[in-house]
Amino acid sequence: MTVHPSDSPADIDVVVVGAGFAGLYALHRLRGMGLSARAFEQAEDVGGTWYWNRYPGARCDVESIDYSFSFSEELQQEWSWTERYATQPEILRYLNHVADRFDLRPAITFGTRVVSAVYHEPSAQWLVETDRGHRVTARYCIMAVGCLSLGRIPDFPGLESFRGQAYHTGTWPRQGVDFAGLRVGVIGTGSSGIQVIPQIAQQAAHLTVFQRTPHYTIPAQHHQLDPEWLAEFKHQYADYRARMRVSRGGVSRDYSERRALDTPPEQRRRVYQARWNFGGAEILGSFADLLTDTEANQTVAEFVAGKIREIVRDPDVAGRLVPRGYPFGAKRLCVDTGYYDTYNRDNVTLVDVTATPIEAITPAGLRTTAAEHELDAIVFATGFDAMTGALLAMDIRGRGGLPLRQAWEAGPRTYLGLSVAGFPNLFIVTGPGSPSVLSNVVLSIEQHVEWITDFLGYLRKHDIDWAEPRTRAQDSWVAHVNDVASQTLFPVGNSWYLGANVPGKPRVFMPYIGGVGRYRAICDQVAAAGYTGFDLGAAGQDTDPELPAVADAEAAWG
Ligand code: N01
Repeated sequence: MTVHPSDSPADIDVVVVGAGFAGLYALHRLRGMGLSARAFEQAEDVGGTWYWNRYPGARCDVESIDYSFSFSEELQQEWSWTERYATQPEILRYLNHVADRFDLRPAITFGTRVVSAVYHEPSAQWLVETDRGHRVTARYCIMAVGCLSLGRIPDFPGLESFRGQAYHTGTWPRQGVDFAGLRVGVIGTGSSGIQVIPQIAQQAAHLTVFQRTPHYTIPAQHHQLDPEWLAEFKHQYADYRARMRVSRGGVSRDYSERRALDTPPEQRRRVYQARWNFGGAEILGSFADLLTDTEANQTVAEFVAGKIREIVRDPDVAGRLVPRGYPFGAKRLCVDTGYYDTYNRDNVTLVDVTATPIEAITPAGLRTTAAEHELDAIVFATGFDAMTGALLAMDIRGRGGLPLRQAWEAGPRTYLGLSVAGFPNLFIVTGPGSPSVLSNVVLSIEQHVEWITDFLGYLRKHDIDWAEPRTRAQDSWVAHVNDVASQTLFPVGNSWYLGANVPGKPRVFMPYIGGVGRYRAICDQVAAAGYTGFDLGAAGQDTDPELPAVADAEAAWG
């Protein structure tokens, strides 16, 4: 265990881990408050998830005018998105622009991974160490590591023996990959697989898709943005953002209050058709009961199954692509460009690896229980150790040396999704227990960064050295998160929202599904009441007994 250097003043005020959307905005805010901050970033440049996920076809499934910073009116006026759903290169250009425009690069140490963060109680400081030998003490740690940043390749027997090229979508080579003339296999049909498959199909000699669970996907109905339309739209950008902040998902999506089951079948179908034509995840807002009532859910599931059967010419292939066994939307709804059409190509084969599981990766390709597949390249679109993976990859230790891995042994527990009992002065941006992945994450990042930095301002103003959520407040918040989730169909899907994709990971529904607007109101109420639910204290001292009661915090969501 690391020995803390001394009780001398911290080297800096704040260490930020990560330089994606969250880390960049945190640095900007901290500097504006006159705090000294340093970010450590594993990649060689800014971008976070958009730095790493460079696979062909990568683009955001939230519209570009929504999926961008709102904190600076000048920034949102001067930047012009060119497409309805931005591509990965365009988003990366945007983040580079943000880093340069706000002069953030000097505060970032690139190519450097934080390996540990250890809290030192007597000084109320964190000691942060990196794989390149940095040892930095800071009053606060802001974990801006992203929800989907630790990729995972399943532990297939024979993985190392493969003689061809192997890639994971989440760590795609910067120089790109030329699949021309190759026999390629893609394992995985989540959002990444669904985006990369149509692209590789156009290049490869042959593409074999190994699908375990068919995912629901809706065509993006993607298009270029008309510059004149965009210029006009920007006049009301501030109002538009204000509406997003109080919405359910942090996007401008229109959620109907009508129930599917109260709507005549023909009218229901017209609603689904209109939203299908509009494109993207909009279809989820067709009716209010789609994600709470199994029967209502089946109506949209059947509509989409009908579409798959219309598009895919081979009825047997279409049948294998139709999702079953989980509600529509309970696994992340994918948004695609030409996905189902891809299966009409002569050079594409779909293999159902639920019926015939993958037995091993072999030197020449891959073996299922039914056949050998010779492959020149394998693309693992097999997802991430979501929401907790990147945090637990670091050795984070709180009071009494308690490892976060131990505190979260039975699944993540947080207060408001941004702080953890036993870990004073540590903040997580879009952590488990916050809307995070079930929202427009850029908007949620802004809300968290603003809330956290306001809190740091409050602590400084009141000369408070440390802040830590009370266990009871945390327990109460976790119960609320679970309670809200249990009123929906989400926990039924065997999804990464639950950690179900990682063998041995505790099954806990991680995001907060109560809505972005409601969540923001709760956080604001907690702050306005003097940060209820937190213990606050001076270095080397226990908590102040005069603090507001936890019950005051519970009132915010009770
Ligand atoms: O990962 P996933 P992803 N054998 O976990 C399969 C965001 N994102 O990278 O469903 C065979 O969704 C697995 O099968 P199953 C977005 O939030 C956004 O695609 O577990 N197959 C599944 O098909 C998204 O939800 C964008 O049965 C195996 C796939 O691999 C999240 O990232 C783009 C397997 C993994 O799907 C993650 O998406 C991309 C095995 N042993 C990503 N293990 C956009 O904004 C796993 N699989 C558009």
